[in-house]
Amino acid sequence: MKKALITGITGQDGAYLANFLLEKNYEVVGTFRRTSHRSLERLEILDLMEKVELIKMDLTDQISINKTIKYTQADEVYNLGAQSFVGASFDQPLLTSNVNGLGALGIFEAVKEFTPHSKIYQASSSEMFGNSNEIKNENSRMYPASPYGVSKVFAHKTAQHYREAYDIFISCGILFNHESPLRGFEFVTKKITSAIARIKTNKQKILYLGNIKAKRDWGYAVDYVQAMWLMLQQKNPSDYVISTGESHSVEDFLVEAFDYAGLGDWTKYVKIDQKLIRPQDIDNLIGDSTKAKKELEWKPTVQYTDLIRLMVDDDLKLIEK
Ligand code: NDP
Ligand code: GDR
Repeated sequence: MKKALITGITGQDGAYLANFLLEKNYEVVGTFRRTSHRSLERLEILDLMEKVELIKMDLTDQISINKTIKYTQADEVYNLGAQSFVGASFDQPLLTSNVNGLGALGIFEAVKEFTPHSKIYQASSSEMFGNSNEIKNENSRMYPASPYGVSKVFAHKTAQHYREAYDIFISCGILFNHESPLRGFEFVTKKITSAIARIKTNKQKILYLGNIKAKRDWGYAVDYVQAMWLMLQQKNPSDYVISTGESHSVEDFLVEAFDYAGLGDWTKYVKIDQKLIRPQDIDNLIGDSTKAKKELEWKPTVQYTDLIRLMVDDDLKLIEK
């Protein structure tokens, strides 16, 4: 039985990845942070609480990282833990760098010291690319437009360095936006679909948004965690772009989602709040996942319209409950 360690198991991807690995008969250990409130909701929704082992660890605490890596002796380490909200990274740049940048370095260093046989997956991001008109692949220029993006570039480059200098198996998944019913409520897709459910049931009147002209390449999180696992099953470590190859604006998303929910014209419900406009934003992100298709035989199964529908349906069901 293979053993996997997932940092950030309580997040969207962590919960889906744990579920995926359990189905593959892995022993799954996950890390969580001590909080004054419960943060295990996603594990409960997927009915995983009795099936995974949970360890307290914080990516800003090297002692807890060392202990976790040494104790777990994992075959595969998935470093998903992060301050993952780009918007918040402008307000908390130091925290974001500590968790996403130095935290990743801490994981790589602990593996080098204690379990050099472990294969590592590093959660890199399309946010590393920043603004430019090209369709992005593994060799595209990195010119991040947020403290979050900068922190992910640091982790990505450090991963490549540890791979080359110490021969550690580290693969980086450069994942484009991926969404699901388990997506955090502050991210724009979930913010829209959860607001739709509240508007339909008269619990909310107005939805405040920021830059609705921004375009993103949105995929389905369940497809994307499979790609993470596939990267660690290859003979050699590498970097892979994971994306759908299509981008749509937030405005397009509004049209589609409000229409599908039967609310009609979205402009009746949406207002722009200047406070939600970021100091810098990325206009458009589209990924080219040809390498993943070829080497991992990976492809997305859920496209944009179906993704919106499944998220709207789930939020409507949730609010009825
Ligand atoms: P989430 O925000 O849903 O989950 C992040 C996880 O990291 C949570 O479990 C969170 O714990 C944990 N975490 C936060 N701070 C710390 C810390 N200081 N120490 C340890 N753990 C911490 O993110 P996603 O699941 O969406 O994303 C997973 C990874 O993939 C992240 O690294 C993200 O940056 C990256 N990524 C995500 C993309 C996406 O579109 N979803 C695209 C590209 C990359 P808690 O529950 O306590 O907050
Ligand atoms: P992103 O996702 O920043 O791409 O990062 P998010 O959903 O937060 O924003 C997407 C785009 O929508 C615009 N936008 C708004 N965003 C939010 N959150 N709230 C709003 O009200 C709003 N109005 C407009 C944003 O400005 C942006 O242009 C996600 C995260 O999961 C990262 O961790 C990951 O690395 C990248 O995707 C790839």
